[in-house]
Amino acid sequence: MSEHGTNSISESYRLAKESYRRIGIDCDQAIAKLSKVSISIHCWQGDDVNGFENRGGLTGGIAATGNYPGKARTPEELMADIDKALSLIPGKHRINVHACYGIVDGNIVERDMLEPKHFSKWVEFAKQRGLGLDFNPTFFSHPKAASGLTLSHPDPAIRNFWIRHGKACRKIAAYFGKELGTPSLCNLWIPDGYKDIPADRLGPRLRLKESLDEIYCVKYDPKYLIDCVEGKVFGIGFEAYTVGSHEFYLSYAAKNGLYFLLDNGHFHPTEAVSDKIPALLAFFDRVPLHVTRPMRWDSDHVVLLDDELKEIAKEIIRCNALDKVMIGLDYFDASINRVAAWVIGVRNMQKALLSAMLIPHGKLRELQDGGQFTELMMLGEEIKTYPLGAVWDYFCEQQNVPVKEEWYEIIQGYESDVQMKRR
Ligand code: RNT
Ligand code: ZN
Repeated sequence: MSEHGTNSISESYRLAKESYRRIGIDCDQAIAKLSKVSISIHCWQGDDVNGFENRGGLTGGIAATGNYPGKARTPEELMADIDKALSLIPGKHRINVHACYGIVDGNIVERDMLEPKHFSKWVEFAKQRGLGLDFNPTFFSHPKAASGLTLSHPDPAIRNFWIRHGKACRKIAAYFGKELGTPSLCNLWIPDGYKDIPADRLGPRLRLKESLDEIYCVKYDPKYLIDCVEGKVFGIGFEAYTVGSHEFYLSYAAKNGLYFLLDNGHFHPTEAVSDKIPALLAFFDRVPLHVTRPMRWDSDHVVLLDDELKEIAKEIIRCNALDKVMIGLDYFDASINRVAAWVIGVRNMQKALLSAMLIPHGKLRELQDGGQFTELMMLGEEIKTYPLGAVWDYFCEQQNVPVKEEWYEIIQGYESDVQMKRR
């Protein structure tokens, strides 16, 4: 029994349910719906985007900062940490794997030679737990990406290496989809860009376009594989120019039957990604997301229950797009307990979705369409202090995961018994 008391949780839920009922919201329905939402949990929070190749530092204009002890060093440790996180998160989810997390048992396998068999342990892991798997080619932290250019490199030998990598990764993702009976999202992001004002902005983009044409010319059954491309405004060391910009990839995706992934850390700091979701939903039947928290730049801080997260969740729910928006997380904080970072981020994403499910969107829409903006503002603001927490606590209890801050004790135990012994 929760130390918060099962009785008080049920009683608070009963009262909350009554408040929400009065504005036309059915809490039982909301939590039933929430229990079916799968979030793609990024494996790379567990080890600061290190992977298992032991090539040295993270490159590509992204950075994990901090040196909190206890990070996972092996596939076994990473999987154990994921298990610990999953035990503290309600619902059934997906794991998002990067190509640099291949399990090659002491061999060195070049990225363009990766095969499904190098990921069979991930499939086994997912099967045993009833999870789906998503995938990403790794176009960074590699000597052939040291110049900062991959698929747009002027040297065809380097470009071709990365094209082969992209193709190999789609094959691996399709294998995930087939093995697990749920399509795998294969997301392509490259760091390519320039630190300073380029002399040619079109050339690299035309080379990237050609490389993508080669990568995507192989067709797979969408039952197994969903392809998407992730744009960006800038990276560290690539401040002046990003080859794979948003306009470039959005156009490429629209013209080639792929999807465009929105990472909410990849825009100018005052741009809201929530607003882009319904814009894309008008044209695409799927909108993949990387949910993160940018602080002044694409800093990939742990996802908090902040206004933009709630706004993103609102768009997903009020557009009735839970089956279209593919929610994935993408952050990496090395300054706090990494397992706790997962738990906090995923639980916050779920809380944001629940909060959006407890809003009378139909009523608010009517007020907007009827031009009743005073009542619209009033109701929108009053809803903000409705008892979301009581519904969330009841949901956690129903799902047999710790209620409120109770999960942290389990992290503390895991930290001292397991993570701190990894030194
Ligand atoms: C980088 C992109 C990309 C990466 C991961 C590790 O800016 O957001 O998605 O974070 O592939
Ligand atoms: Zn991302």
